[in-house]
Amino acid sequence: MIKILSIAGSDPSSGAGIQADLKAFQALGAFGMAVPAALTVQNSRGVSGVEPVSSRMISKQLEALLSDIRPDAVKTGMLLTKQNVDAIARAIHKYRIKNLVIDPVLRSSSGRALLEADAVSSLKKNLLPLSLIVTPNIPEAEVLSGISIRNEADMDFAAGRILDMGTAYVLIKGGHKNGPATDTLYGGKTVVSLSTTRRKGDFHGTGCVLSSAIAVFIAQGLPVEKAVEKAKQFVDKMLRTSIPVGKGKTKYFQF
Ligand code: PXL
Repeated sequence: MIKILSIAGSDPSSGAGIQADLKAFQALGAFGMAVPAALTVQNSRGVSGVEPVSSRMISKQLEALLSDIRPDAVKTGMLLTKQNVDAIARAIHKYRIKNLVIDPVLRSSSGRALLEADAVSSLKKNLLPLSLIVTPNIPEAEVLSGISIRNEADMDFAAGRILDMGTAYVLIKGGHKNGPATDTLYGGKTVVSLSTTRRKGDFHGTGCVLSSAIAVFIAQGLPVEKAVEKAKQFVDKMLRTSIPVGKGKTKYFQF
């Protein structure tokens, strides 16, 4: 049985964060585990509060877990503070985790910061070099690379900067642009564009579920290109069957 660990924020409405990650792991037949790095106050209308779990508690949880169970892949999501990023990087390094998928969550759809400003440089310097793949959307790729992305050439340039930080692959998600939902995977000598039909509406937890599915497929031994392609198909299936669960506009995945 493949075992996957999510280190991310908690979303009590359970469309995003560790709860969504665990649902995705379950739906894909993996054994899911989760270390919460932050808590959010959240419903279908948005995020109204955030609070970190202490880096000390995160370190203790990771030590207890990783000294006992070896995950086949680890994904990170909302980490909130610099201390948390550093604590997680130390544990990933100590336990020589190879299949690390980083979803560099910076903001909620409703605009709240889910990674503090001083944590961005730690993410770039200490965590990104340990990863196999990082999955920014365009605004996140802009912050990580320091390049404003207006066209494909800008995107290629930004991806090069992010690869230079030491990750093996970067998937830049074009889901927030118009046209088809085209994501571009850079890494090694390859650039691959992957498109799925753009689905109408606001959705919750799309990025969390995509990175979780990538982690599962990589842990199954698929090459990164194939893992990303299958993860995108999985998210598209979830988008098609998503449901409204609260009074807000965003729709949730029902696995
Ligand atoms: O989708 C980004 C995200 C990740 N993790 C948590 C979140 C959100 C968005 O709100 O709440 C916990």
